[in-house]
Amino acid sequence: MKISDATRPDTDKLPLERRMVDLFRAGKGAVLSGEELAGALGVSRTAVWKHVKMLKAKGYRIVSLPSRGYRFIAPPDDLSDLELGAGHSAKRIGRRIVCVRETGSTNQLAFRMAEEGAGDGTVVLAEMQTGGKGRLGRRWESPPGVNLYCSVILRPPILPATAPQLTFLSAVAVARAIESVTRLQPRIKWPNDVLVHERKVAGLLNEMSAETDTIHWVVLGIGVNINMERDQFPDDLRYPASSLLLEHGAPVSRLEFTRTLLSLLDSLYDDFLNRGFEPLREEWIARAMIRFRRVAVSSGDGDMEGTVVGIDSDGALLLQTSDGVPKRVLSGDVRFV
Ligand code: BT5
Repeated sequence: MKISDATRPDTDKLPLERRMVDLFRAGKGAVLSGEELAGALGVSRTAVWKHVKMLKAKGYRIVSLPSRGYRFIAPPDDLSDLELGAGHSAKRIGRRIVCVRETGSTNQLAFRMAEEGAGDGTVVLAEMQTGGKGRLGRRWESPPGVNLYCSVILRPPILPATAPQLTFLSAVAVARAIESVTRLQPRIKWPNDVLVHERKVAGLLNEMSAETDTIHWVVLGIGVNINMERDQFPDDLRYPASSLLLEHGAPVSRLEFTRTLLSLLDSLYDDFLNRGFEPLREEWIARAMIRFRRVAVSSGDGDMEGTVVGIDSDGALLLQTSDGVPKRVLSGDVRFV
């Protein structure tokens, strides 16, 4: 492709560094001369040189070849918004990406941003969390630089009672992303875990601000253990845990994983808004490998056993119990028997 094809008029407003990265990507490893880049970006060759230097300082690997130009080798594997924004042509999820080094909890940060008016599909990422949250006040271990801690702000035109459907959406997206990037076969565990080889590699925490019949916003919290090492897990976990690195046997690019996940979330959310919950429910049940299995559930209402017959539209697990009466379970821990 000719270098000028990559600069469309609507990209002119993007920051220069981001446009430069787009050009390097489109060049697919070719050497681009300072003059070519300067022409395509509408700036001087000195400005090109300066911005290449800035990209290098951010961890981009770019080789400068005297009197020939620049060759792009690889992006950094940190989750800078610049890199994730590049090439991700989002309908909603990922149109705006905010990436911070450190925060208490990305869900809390996303909540604050939603209060201040952040739009549908805004994504918040952190390199580490000092107060990562699980359900019911539990803690989510969030060491720096190795995992994904992500929260997505959504403003869906649905009733608050059906908001739990969005947990199924993030579970399916995480499972698909793991499969696509590593070829591992993840299994979803009701209500909010994703397992590989029966060990938890991801947890989901959705939170909502709503009135009786209106959702102001939902925050989809997604934590995925990507390159976490065995000695980074605490000893007192409720459930065996692992990371993609440990199960896959090789490091996984956080950038590739995150880009894949965001684009899957975006297309699944679009599908959900256009076609409703049904396709998602089917895929979730297939990926949970749970239909017609006998399970034991311990919940606030006590323990029970039954055969799973489906998922209700509010996310409840539907069980056929031995007394013949179908039961709905809204929360609790499930294991196969
Ligand atoms: C969850 O809770 O699985 C939801 C986790 C959601 C985390 C994301 S990260 C981005 C966003 N921002 C946040 O602050 N949170 C979300 P739950 O099912 O309650 O599981 C929590 C339990 O899992 C803990 O009590 C530990 O036993 C265990 N655990 C803690 N950290 C873990 C980790 N990194 N990997 C696997 N298990 C972990």
